[in-house]
Amino acid sequence: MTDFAAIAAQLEGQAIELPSWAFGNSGTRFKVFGTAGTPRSVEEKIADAATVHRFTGLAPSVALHIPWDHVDDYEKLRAHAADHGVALGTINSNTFQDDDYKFGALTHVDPKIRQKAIDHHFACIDVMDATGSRDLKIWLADGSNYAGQADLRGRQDRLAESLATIYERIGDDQRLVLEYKFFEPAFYHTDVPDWGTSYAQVAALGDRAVVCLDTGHHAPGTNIEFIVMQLLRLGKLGSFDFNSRYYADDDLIVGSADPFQLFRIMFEVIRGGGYGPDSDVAFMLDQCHNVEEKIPGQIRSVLNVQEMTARALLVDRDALAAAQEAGDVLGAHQVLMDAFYTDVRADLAAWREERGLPADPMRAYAESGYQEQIEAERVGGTQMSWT
Ligand code: RM4
Ligand code: MN
Repeated sequence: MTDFAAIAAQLEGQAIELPSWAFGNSGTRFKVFGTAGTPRSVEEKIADAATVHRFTGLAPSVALHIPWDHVDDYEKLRAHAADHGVALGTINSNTFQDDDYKFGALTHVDPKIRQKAIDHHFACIDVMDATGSRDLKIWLADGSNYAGQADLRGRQDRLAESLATIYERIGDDQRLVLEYKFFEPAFYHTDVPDWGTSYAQVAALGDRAVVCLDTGHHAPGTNIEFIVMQLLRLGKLGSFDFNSRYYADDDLIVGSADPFQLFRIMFEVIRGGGYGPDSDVAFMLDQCHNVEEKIPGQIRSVLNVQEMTARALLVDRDALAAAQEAGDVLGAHQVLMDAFYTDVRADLAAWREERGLPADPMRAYAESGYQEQIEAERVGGTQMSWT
């Protein structure tokens, strides 16, 4: 109890952005199972995201994907979000669902197609100006499937040029965030496969260009917390896309596959200065809920992040440093494990109640009637997240 009291204040203001697409139906290449109550519009996705925030106090903003969430009037959408108690956050560009991009977008050999992709990003920046969003997040599907198919170096050079053109348009209070992913949909090479490539590209642009780390975008066994440390050390960790994976980019609930990994990541975030009011690092979920209900899926996710943040805050950093300096291998390890094994759930429930939030947000949501209401109201809500 006492230990928790010491860190309680640091949990204040924690914010985890929700992806609008988590509320739509999604699936695998084999089948998409529809869920009753699925939003039929971006306005309904925002209403659902706001519901997650209402029950947890942890999710004050929602990220949009353009064109999935395209509307004619973004000022109106911004007001709609504000009415529901949330803000519009990161704008995600999409250059992976157009026939023209079969052989790449920002890296394409044809200048006309590159310009089309650049223009799409300009349109996204216009959206950001209207929504008040800070971050333009770029994830590229660009890559190739067969050795020899593409000129790897030429593509990297064209990518640098395209990104520089987009970066010039970014406002003084805005950021360009470049996400990496080691494979898929391309299987031989990907143009931004790893943090090093993303770092090299954004470092060449300037201070307002940073890296997005999606936890599902690494080869199995990758030490992700090491990358967190390095990017923070270099001042280039812009944001996280949180999710869990067992095999590939599974997009499961963050903290479900490997809570210890989430704890280790949060520990390096905290130790590296990436957490709290003085940090610019943005925390987002990037998940799909294929077989579980989506709103509880998102509630569970933000609670998992909060729980592992609390445990990581509990690490006795002085004791850890002393053990590390003394070469006390198992002593240092134990300091970390003591915090990891601390069950903070009861403390967090009390912490929530003190702030007028439900002690058990999962249960409160289940008892609220919201799910029944959307299931009754949203007839024909079979929309996929990517339409
Ligand atoms: C990609 C990447 C992006 C996300 C899309 C939907 O794999 O993770 O962040 O916007 O999927
Ligand atoms: Mn992502």
